[in-house]
Amino acid sequence: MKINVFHISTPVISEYNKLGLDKSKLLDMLETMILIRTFEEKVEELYLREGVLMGPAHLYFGSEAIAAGVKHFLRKGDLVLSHHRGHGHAIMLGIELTKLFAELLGFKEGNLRGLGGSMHLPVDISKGGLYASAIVGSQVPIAVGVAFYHKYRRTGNVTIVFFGDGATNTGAFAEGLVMASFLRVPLILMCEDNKYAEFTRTSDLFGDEDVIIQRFLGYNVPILVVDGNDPLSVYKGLKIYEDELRSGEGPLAVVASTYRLKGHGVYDKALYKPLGEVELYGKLKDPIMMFANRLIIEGILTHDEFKVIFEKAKQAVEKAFEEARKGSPLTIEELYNYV
Ligand SMILES: Cc1ncc(C[n+]2csc(CCOP(=O)(O)OP(=O)(O)O)c2C)c(N)n1
Ligand SMILES: [Mg+2]
Repeated sequence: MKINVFHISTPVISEYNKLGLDKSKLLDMLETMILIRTFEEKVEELYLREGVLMGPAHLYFGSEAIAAGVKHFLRKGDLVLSHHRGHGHAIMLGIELTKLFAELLGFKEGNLRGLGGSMHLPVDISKGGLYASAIVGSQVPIAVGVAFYHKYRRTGNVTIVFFGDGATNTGAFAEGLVMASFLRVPLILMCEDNKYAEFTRTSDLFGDEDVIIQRFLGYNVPILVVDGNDPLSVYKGLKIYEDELRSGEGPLAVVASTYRLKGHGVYDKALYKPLGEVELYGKLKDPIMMFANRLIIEGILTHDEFKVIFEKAKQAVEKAFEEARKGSPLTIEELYNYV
């Protein structure tokens, strides 16, 4: 069996055209990342400072580049399956911010009528968000069935399933991979390797940073290793395989190396992380700052425009929250409609 591991570098300017990237797409990638971060800053504040939100919330802080890169690859009809850390995927899909806040508040105006909450936020079939599960790894075999639909019907669409580095420890992941490979379905297995699974540093389990890549070996699938802190590396990797996937062939495994800047959930201060690690990733390797710097150096963005993007995101988030808080939960009688 051939072992196909490909490391995807970030494209240089001269490649942009070939990859279908123009100024508006590059700026949209940055705007998407900033909108995700700003939305989650508000979510964190509502949980921790104001006590308005309750229950679990697993923040996407640090992994925004993955959603921004995938967003520009997806086409109408493609389907997304997500996991418990899916706020960034919800914004990637373009679900309205007001609906997302209403969902977090448990209000009927939410995209799942307030019945799903944070761990099911990226679900809105009209936008391609099919499913999200908090049972780690369980979405992988389900995604194989969804991708098989695309193959069987020859739709030209792809399915993408997001999961974490920790999910590669599950039996569901391994079973899903066996079936995906056997059926050759157009499925992108997107592993968001944020280096932690709850309170455990994944590499500490095995003393090896590359353990996640090794998890995909032996299934006869191509493995792309992309920089999950760079939307262009993510996008480029997917584009290279686009024709194959859209002709109904696959699957494709992607290991997107990134970093979980926050604790596991909003409640977790992550005091178990090595000293200086968060500072390194948060200050020197922050995906938003790195991508913005790059666009500034390449003459695509100015400092002032960068500030305006932040201000606009803040306004959009505040406006959406103010609108959402006017909503209300389903009544007890209405709840029975969904049992
Ligand atoms: C089958 C299963 N086992 C354990 C848990 C508890 N749990 C919730 S999130 C999580 C860690 C998952 O880590 P990873 O897959 O890396 O995703 P991340 O939280 O880092 O995004 C665990 C163990 C669960 N929800 N489901
Ligand atoms: Mg993880």
